[in-house]
This record gives sequence, structure tokens and C-alpha cells, in this order.
Amino acid sequence: MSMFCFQCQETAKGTGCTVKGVCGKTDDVANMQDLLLFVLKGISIYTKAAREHDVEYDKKINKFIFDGLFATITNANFNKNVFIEKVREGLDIRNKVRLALKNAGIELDESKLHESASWQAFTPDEYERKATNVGVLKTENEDVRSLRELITYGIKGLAAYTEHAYNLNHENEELYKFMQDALVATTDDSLTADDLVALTLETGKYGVDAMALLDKANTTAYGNPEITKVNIGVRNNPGILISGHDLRDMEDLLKQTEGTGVDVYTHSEMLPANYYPAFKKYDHFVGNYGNSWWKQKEEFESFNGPILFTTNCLVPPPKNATYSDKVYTTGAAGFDGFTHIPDRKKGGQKDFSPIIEHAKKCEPPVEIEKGEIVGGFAHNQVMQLADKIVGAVKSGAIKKFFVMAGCDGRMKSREYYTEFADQLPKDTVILTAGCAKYRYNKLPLGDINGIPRVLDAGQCNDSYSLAVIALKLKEIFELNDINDLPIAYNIAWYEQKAVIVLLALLYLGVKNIHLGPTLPAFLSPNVANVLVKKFGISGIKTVEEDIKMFMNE
Ligand code: FSO
Ligand code: SF4
Repeated sequence: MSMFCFQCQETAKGTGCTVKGVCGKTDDVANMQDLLLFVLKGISIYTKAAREHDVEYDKKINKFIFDGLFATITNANFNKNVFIEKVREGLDIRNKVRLALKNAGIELDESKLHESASWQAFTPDEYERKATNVGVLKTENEDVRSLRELITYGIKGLAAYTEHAYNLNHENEELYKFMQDALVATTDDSLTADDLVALTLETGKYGVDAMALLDKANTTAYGNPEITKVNIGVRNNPGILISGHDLRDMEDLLKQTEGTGVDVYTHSEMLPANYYPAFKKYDHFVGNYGNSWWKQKEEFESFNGPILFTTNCLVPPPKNATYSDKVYTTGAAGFDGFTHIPDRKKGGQKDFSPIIEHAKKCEPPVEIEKGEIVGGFAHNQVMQLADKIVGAVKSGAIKKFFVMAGCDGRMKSREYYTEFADQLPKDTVILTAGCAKYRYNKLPLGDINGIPRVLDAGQCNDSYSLAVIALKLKEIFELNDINDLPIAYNIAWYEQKAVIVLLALLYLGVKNIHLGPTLPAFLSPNVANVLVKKFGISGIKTVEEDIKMFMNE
């Protein structure tokens, strides 16, 4: 075993990647990510103490921590040098906060602190030696390990959403405090399994807060998503394909490409950018090209133009890929050999001119499909249709809603979601968000009295919209319990943002969520049992069995 990672749904053999990640992450990168997490814990021990003793510390440290967490998310950053540099910087930062505490007369007894508070090294070789010995398996008790990792993955997702909000100048200090306190809690051997279960639920509360903050950031900057027909065909100009989740990057790119003769298309999780009024006004914003993240190998080939990754999910290109020299990363995303566009200076924009110049030399995209898909059903838009929707429920035209939010992935078993959507009774409506939608958003599922049978709220973080809609419907129908609504939850997960979405739903009191295509490998049997008993969480069976069960037939 040269590494251990079990944070995503595609983990090897459903138990853990031990030699190389199924995602393409090599063992040395996986280990260096573990070391970065270890260093972030060390920093957090001191920032927590600094807050408790009212000692000032540089606020840039908050960003360093959420950015570091984000970079270790599945499929975001494969560049070992990025992690080595972050470890170096992290140790430096930790030592500064430690010194600030000392200067303020606060002496912590380091012999009683977690090792991450005092471990010191100076060279990449020393880092590498340490990196193999600080990972997940360091926690021996499998239930404690399971809960620690569930919390860690939750805060990784939280960190991602926090960063997108930060990029739009929306911050919530409480989120930073929670992330850091939770990191410290994962080093605390005195916490019982019950304490950690409580912290898991608290993580969900902050998940709701982070998604609400991001929702506010996105809608304040770009308006409320509105019903939109998104073109999935192409035009005859060179184009840039933008993927990931960061809308601020989308804005900078659209501004800088205007009038250059270069078109812009979204891929995968950037599709919902098409629903925002502020982006729709750009004539050169053509629409969406292709499908979800795992189809990138074929779709980047035929796109012909450069591709910009603002976040995950990035798939390492095959050796013979013709597009490798056309891929750019920015923000938390990274890959050795791809050009990385640096951060914007405060008040400025990122400089995407190298991508634009590159695009001008490329052929236009090859058309892979034609037509339109409809989306833009975030909470504001859905609430404008509330009368119609409530009327359809009352008349029996809509019998049930199915929340099918979450992620897509490569596994064949995910065909379940296409079949499930296709075979659902015609008096049901699917509420979706995240890249899970690509499994059924091009099926001819029709509408109910003009209400499309697939309502796409947006990106995975827009699952918040689905929760807002559910809470509003609970109010309208004057129910006491969100679980009394005719809404079933059949969620697909892949990476850690889906973990925070799940924890957020649990915090909001949603019960009986079905999670697939497989349950997380990081849930020990006992922890899985707690989730089953407390929240009624379960996996999926066959499409036929599940539809029967959901429709109470
Ligand atoms: Fe998908 Fe990837 Fe958005 Fe994730 S593109 S899988 S949950 O990064 O964040 O839904
Ligand atoms: Fe394996 Fe997933 Fe970890 Fe990648 S992120 S190494 S696929 S468990």
C-alpha cells in the first residue's frame, strides 16, 4: 500500500485506493494532500487558540485554509508541486500564529497538543517522508476514523462553496471558525463517537449557511436564475469551453472575450451559468457543449478550442490526447503540464488573455448535438410558479416530486438514474441540481400542464434552492414536518461537495434519503447504522423495486 484514499464514490473496489487513485491521483500527490491536511490542522490549533484569547491573526490565513481544503477535493488538483508549496507556506503561517500567541503571553503546552502543532520540516524530501504517515489510517478505531473523515469531507465541500462566495466578496467569519474548529476536533482523541456524531450534524448546519451565502453572492452579482432554453449546438467561430463552478471566473471570461470573435461555451457544472440574466446578455455566450465531467476525454477532443477549469472535476488526459496543450486551470484546480491562470488582484480581474489568444488559432467546435435543454428553476423562479405547482399538486396532476440532485460519474451502475427518470410515472416531477442531471436532462420526459418534468435548479450548491423550495411548500401546505411533503429523495453522489449537501439536508430534518449508486466506503458499519437509525438513509436497489417503494405501490 503506497497511499490510502476513500473519499469519493469511485474508490477502488468500493473500499479505498491504495496504489493509485481511480481518479488518476498518484500516490505521491495523495500523500502530499494528506500532509497538507495535517498542516491545516496544525494551523487551526493555533487560530482556534488565538480566537479564544483574542489574539489577532492575519485574516488571509482563513483563505489559505479553505483554499487548501478545496484543493484536496476529488479531481480538483493533481499537481504535486502545488501541494509541496502549500505545505511550506502552511508551516510558515502556523509558526507565525504560534509566535503571535507567544508574544501575547499565551504559552500552549505543546507536549499536550496534536503533533501537527509542532512538527517541522524544511525540504520536499522531509515532507515526502512524513506524508506517508499522516493519512486516514492513522486513526485506528474504525468508527472514530469514519466520523472524522465524514466531517473532514463535509468541510472540504463547505470550503469549496465558501471560496466561490469569497470570490464574489461574500464572507461569513463563522464558516471559517467552524472549519478550523472542526479540523482541530478531528485531532482530539478525547471526543467520543457521540461527540463526533453531533459535530457531523453541526457540519450540516454550516453547509446550509455556506450554500445560502453562495446563493446570495451569485444572485446579488448576476441576478436570479430564470427559465432558459440553453442551446447545445455550436456556431462557426473559435470557442473557449469553461468548466467547473466558479461564476466569478465566468464573468471575467465573458467580459474579456467580448468583441474578440471568440465564443464561450459551458461544460458540465458550468451549464447553469446560462440561466443567469447577467450572463445571458452576452451574444458570444453560445450555450453548453457536451455533458458531465467524465465525458471530457471525447468532448474536449471535438471541441477544438482551449478549455478552462475553474474547479473540479478534472480528468487527467490520456497520453495520446490532442487537447492536453489546450487545457488551462485556475483557482483550486491544477494539473502538472496545464497552464495555470493566477488569482486576480483585489478589485481586479483574472487575466484570461493567453486563453483568448490561444482560441483565436483554433478551429471552431465540431457539432456533437443540436437543440436545446431547459433549466433555471432555482428557488426564486420556482416560487413565481408556485400557484401553478401547488394547483397541480392539489388537483392530483403532480403526484410526487423526486429530488435527484448530486453528481454524475463514470460507473456503469449510474445508468440506473437514466432508467429511473425514464420509468418514473408521468405524474411525477424531478427536481435536480449538480451534474447528476446529465443522466436524464436530455430525455423527452415532457411536462405536466406546462411544468417541465425535470426542473434544474443549477449547480450542486443550488441544492440549497431545492431545500428552500421544500421549506416554502411545507409552509404553503401548512405542514409541520418537511417529510410530510410529497417529495422523495434519490440522490447520486460522487465527491465531497455531495457530502456537505447530504449533511445539510440531514440538518434540515430530511429523512429517508436514498443514496447511490453505492454508499460511501468511509462509513463504517456502525456509523452507517447510526445514519440508518437516525435518518432512515439507505442505498438503492433496482429501478423497478425503488419506483414501487417510492410510489408506495
Ligand atoms: Fe459534479 Fe464534479 Fe458539482 Fe462535484 S462536476 S461532481 S459534487 O465536482 O461539484 O456536481
Ligand atoms: Fe480514489 Fe476517489 Fe481518492 Fe481518487 S479521490 S484516490 S478515486 S478515493
